[in-house]
Amino acid sequence: MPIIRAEVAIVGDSQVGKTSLINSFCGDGTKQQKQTSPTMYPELHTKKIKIPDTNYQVELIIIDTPSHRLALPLAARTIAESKFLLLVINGQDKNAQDGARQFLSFFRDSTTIDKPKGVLVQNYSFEGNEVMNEEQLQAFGTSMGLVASRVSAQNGKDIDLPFMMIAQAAYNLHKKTEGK
Ligand SMILES: Nc1nc2c(ncn2[C@@H]2O[C@H](COP(=O)(O)OP(=O)(O)OP(=O)(O)O)[C@@H](O)[C@H]2O)c(=O)[nH]1
Ligand SMILES: [Mg+2]
Repeated sequence: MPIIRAEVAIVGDSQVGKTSLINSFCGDGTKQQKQTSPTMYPELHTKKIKIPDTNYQVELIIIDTPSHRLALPLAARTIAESKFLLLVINGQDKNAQDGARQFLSFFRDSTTIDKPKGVLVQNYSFEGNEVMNEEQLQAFGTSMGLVASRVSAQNGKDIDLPFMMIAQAAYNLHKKTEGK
């Protein structure tokens, strides 16, 4: 079975749930929330995903990044080779758009990719008090060149979806560039 490797950086403001999402996705499948502490150093996680209706697997190399200002230079170097982006926001934070724009710039500067491919992930969804409705979220994602998806790390809802979207994008890119 052919394996495509894809590096994806997960970035966003502090405490939006980046580490929680990775724990839920890469964990033992129970979707049980573990206690998290603020991420101090970049951490790598890997997980293989089968692409439906093909014999391909994508191995995602997921880089969890610290959001603390002092750790950003190290984070920037660690994600420099990443091709894909998961940009996480807290759907209940009215300042989430500002944070998202800052971290999109951070990814672009770190990778020198002008138009990054990736997913805007609204965490803290399905818990009430969402600042943007579905339409506004999609429009905001589109304004940054990203597709948007809603997840809740708290209850494990839909957390696989953004990772599946990245795996599919990596497969599509591979097929497009194959043989070139
Ligand atoms: N209610 C709720 N709490 C969440 C959700 N996701 C994460 N949390 C909680 O928010 C806190 C921060 O989560 P982390 O996953 O550590 O956030 P982070 O983005 O990795 O934070 P930094 O590493 O400091 O940048 C933890 O106490 C989580 O349990 C969610 O969807 N809903
Ligand atoms: Mg973290």
